[in-house]
Amino acid sequence: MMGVVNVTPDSFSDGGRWLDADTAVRHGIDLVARGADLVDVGGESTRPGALRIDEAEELRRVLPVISGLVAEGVVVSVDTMRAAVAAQALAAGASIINDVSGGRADPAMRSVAAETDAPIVLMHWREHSDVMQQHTHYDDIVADICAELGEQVDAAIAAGVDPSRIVVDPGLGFSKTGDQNWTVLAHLDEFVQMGFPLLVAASRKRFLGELLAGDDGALRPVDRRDAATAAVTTLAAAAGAWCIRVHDPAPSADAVRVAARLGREG
Ligand code: PMM
Repeated sequence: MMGVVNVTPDSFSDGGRWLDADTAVRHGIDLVARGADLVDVGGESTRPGALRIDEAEELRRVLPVISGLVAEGVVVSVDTMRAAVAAQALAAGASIINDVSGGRADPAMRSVAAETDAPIVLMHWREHSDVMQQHTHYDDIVADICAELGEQVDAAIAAGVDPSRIVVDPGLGFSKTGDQNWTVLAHLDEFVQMGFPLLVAASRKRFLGELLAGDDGALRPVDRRDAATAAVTTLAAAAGAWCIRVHDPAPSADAVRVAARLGREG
């Protein structure tokens, strides 16, 4: 279970809540107490339409939080598309790179992963957040994502990344419509069959808010999507996901135990 700390003013799920480093560190420690095995620290929002921030600002946001969490014994991943940020985060004690662009935004990311031997999450990604929802055409959504993600994996391995350190992620909500996210979730087994540990990150995403919309059409607010998130966690864990990335680990930790217990029945 990966808990999320977004040190951003504008993330859809928790933007603005953990901008102060001490508050963010305390929140990360709380996530561990609530069942997270590691904490994912990100400084750049990837919400649909988001514009990029510069590298210096991203470093300013994430480094003190990473150092603070590592000092408390927390295992940290860094959620970044920038090779330089990943390198400095690893130097500050982060153990895992979580690159939502899967090496596409900054090809130097592959070398950082190769040189440091850090595990890297490669997420399926087509375009930056400001335009990603203009790139949602697929001939066959599951086959196309597997093929594109496979290219990202091949590029990482060609750059020297040890295949045993690669984690794949279908990238729910990234260049995908609400309905397409459900198709992906219905076929997680096909992503597991790629042969790499699978990370699934549905937590509080818009497609859950759409599913749970009120009669007036208003989306279910972000802070009331955790029960649906936990339901997705059960399905993802049952499908063989290796890691679930969530904002509130407690309900999803229970969901993983439900899936594990059912799994023992064969
Ligand atoms: N989604 C967000 C951010 N980081 N990382 C991975 N590996 N997979 C995702 O789907 C993903 C991610 C979206 O934003 P949030 O941090 O506000 O949930």
